[in-house]
Amino acid sequence: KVKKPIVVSTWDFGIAANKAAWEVLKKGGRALDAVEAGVHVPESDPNNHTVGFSGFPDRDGRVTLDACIMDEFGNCGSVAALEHIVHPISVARKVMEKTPHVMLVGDGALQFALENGFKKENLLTPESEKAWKEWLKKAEYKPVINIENKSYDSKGTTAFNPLQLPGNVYNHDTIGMVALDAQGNLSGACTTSGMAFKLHGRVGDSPIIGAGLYVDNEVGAATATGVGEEVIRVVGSFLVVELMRQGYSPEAACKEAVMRIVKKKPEKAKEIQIGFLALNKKGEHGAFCLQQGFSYAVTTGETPEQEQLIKGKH
Ligand code: SD4
Repeated sequence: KVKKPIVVSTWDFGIAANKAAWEVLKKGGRALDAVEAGVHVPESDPNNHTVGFSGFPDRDGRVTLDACIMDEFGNCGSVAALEHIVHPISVARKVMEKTPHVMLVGDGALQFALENGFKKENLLTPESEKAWKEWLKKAEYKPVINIENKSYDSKGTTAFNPLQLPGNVYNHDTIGMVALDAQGNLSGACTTSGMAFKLHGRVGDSPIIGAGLYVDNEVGAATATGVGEEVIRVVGSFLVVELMRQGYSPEAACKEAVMRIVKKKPEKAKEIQIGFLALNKKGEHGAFCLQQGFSYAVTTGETPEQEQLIKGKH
């Protein structure tokens, strides 16, 4: 029996995002609308310093956002290195629905957003600016494993003060969300401010269709979190979906994708976190991560699984 509707998303803060997605799914709404509404939650959360508004800036002090979205028909849209817009996922959706293109970047993405009624805002909050200035003192670039979940309490509520972190700690964090709606259709969304204090112009896996997110309505959907460069190298989310097509369970597919990264870069793999999360057409979900500490949130209409935070195996 197909378990639907169902929505899954990365990290503890996925719980709050799933709630918003569930409001759409429980009324029989489309998975695409659900994932867009869901990821809006961390995008506008002033206490979340790694997605959308109040995201940590790049090393020049600019907040640049990456996001993509994909629906059950294989339509997709993406923005990368977008500045000044609180909800990049909705700009990505507009790119998908209103243009003949898949991806817009930088100034072009901003121009398109403004032409489509999005408001230009300052995304750099005083808190994020202070953390950046603190970082500048040493200016070392070294992502810390699982910094995402150190920012949240067990309920997924934001409880993070970047200024309590030592000056050379980097925060990276992405919400990837995939959902199966009551009609049995899949969609997904992925949005992030990317690696904190990255080089200006750096784009991660999150807005790259196939890397940070992939949806194939015949098979399933997958999303990635962690160090994007390594995910891009193996076209991670596409790989997970193709493995599910070959009969792998969601968890086994995620594990195989992680192992590809380990095989390619064994030394690097010791120092970084990568997590994949997958959902198949039957509503089965699973995840696998390189290091302990990755979690994902599941919301379904069925008890006892109504709302659950699952530790990713590693
Ligand atoms: C990136 N994959 O920009 C993102 C960061 C991330 O958990 O997911 N952090 O590389």
